[in-house]
Formats: sequence, C-alpha cells, structure tokens
Amino acid sequence: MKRLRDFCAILMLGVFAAFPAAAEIKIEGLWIRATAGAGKVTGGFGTIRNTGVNADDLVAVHTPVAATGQIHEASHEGGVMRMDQIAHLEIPAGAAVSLAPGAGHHFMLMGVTAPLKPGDLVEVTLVFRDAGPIKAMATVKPLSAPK
Ligand SMILES: [Cu+2]
Repeated sequence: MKRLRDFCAILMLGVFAAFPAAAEIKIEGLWIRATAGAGKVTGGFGTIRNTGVNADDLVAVHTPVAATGQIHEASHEGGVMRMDQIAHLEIPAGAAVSLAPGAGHHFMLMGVTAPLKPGDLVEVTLVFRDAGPIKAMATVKPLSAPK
C-alpha cells in the first residue's frame, strides 16, 4: 500500500514538473506581418492570457525564422510613433494583454532569415519568467493588415 502511495506521489510530481504552470498562460491569435521585399524586420502580435493567480512576465521571444526577437513598447510622441525595447512585459493575474499594431506592445523580429509571405505559418516561442517557454504558431498576414 505504501509503495503504491509513493508511486502515485512520484507520478504526480512528474506531471507537475513536466507542465510547470503551462495551462495558466495561453497565447491566442498570434500573427506576424509579412516582410516587405528584402526587409529583415517585422512585428508580431496576438493576445497573452493569464488564467493563473500570479502575475507572470514575458521575458523573451524566439523564432527559427529570425536572428533575434525583442519586446517593444510603442507610443505616440508629437505625432511620431516611437518604439522602445523593454526587458519584460507583465501579464497580470487573471488578465489578457494584447500585442497589437499602434501604441501599446508588440514583439519585433530582427534579422529575418527569409521573406515571410502571407499565409506562412511560423513557430514562435514566447518565454515567460514563471511559465517558461511556450511555443505557438503565428500566421503571417499581409503587409496591408491593420497598422
Ligand atoms: Cu517594434
């Protein structure tokens, strides 16, 4: 009996270790704007939902199709759009943060290795401080997608 209980405890530990809070962060509607010509920089958007009871931070973005991913904060300054790289983006508990064109947040891919065409599917890994890396597929939308 004791052996069975120990076995169950180990099994449970294994399950929790394999999926550390992964269910608490959900990535929805991820998309990337197509690259223009030989352009090597583009933006990525979508919604990050935190169904957990603790805030988490988006700390990095990786994709096989670009050398670097950055988290950006965009704002209007005297009629000009300005973008700044930020080290992390907080996803409050029980909230959804949308990464959208225009003022607000988005991620940026630099050093895109091959042109991204509308309809392409791109794997993107969003890395969270607590939830760890979460992979999602992003759809490439036309250059003309809403700015
Ligand atoms: Cu940007």
